[in-house]
Amino acid sequence: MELRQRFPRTANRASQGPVNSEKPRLVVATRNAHKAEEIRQMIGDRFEVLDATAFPDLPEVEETGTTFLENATLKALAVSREVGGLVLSDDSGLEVDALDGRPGVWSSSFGGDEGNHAKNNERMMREMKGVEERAARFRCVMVLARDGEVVADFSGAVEGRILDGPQGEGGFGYDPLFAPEGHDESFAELGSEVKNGMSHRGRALAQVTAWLEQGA
Ligand code: ITT
Repeated sequence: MELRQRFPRTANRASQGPVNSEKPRLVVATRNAHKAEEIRQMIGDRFEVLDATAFPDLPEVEETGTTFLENATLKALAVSREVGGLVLSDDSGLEVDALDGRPGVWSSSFGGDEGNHAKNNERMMREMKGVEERAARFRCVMVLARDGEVVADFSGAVEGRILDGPQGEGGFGYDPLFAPEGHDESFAELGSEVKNGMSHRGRALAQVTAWLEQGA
C-alpha cells in the first residue's frame, strides 16, 4: 500500500494546524518535547512530525489509566477528536524489578512533582541505594488513532539496569540512571543515535512506520 493511502486528506473539525510540508503528517499526542524530538530524529525525514504544542487549544488529557496501553489510548483519542489525520501517542516509563515494576505508568511523577526529572531520579537513587538486584526496562506503548477511533497499537521495550548514580548529560528523564543491556554507559552517555537504535521508543516506532508503509 502506498504510504500516502494511510494519510487521506480528511476534513478537520477543530484545527488543521500548521501545514509546512509535502511529507505525510503525523501528529504526536505529547507535550513532552524530548519524546517529540526523539520521534522527529527517527522519522522526521519521512513524516512531518507535529506535536501537541502546535495545537494550542487542545484539552489537557488526564492520564487516569493503570496501564501504558490505557493511557496511550486516552491520549491518542483525545487529540484525534480535535485534530484531523493520523495521531500517534506514546505512553512510556521505567519498570524496576526490585521495586515490583514501579514506577511504571507513574514514571513521570515518581518524585512527587509531575515531569520533574531531577526529583524522579533522586527518588530512584534513594529507593535503589544498596539494592543488589538492578534489572529494569523501559517500556513504550504507542497508539495510532484517526477521527476519534483507535487504528492500531504497538509496543517496545529495552532491558537494562539501574546505575548507582547518574552518568552523562544527554537524553532526558531516567536516561542518566539507565544502562541498556550490553553497555556500561547510560542512555545519557550513549547519545541519541545509539539510544534511538535500541530504545523502547525506537522499537515501538519501527513497528508504527512498518505498519504505515506496508499496510495492515
Ligand atoms: P506526555 O504524556 O505528554 O506524552 P509525559 O512525559 O507525561 O508526556 P508519560 O506519561 O508517558 O509522558 O511519562 C513518561 C515518563 O517516563 C517520562 O516523563 C520519563 O520520566 C520516563 N521515560 C519515558 N521514556 C523515557 C526515556 O526514553 N528516557 C528516560 N525517561 C523516560
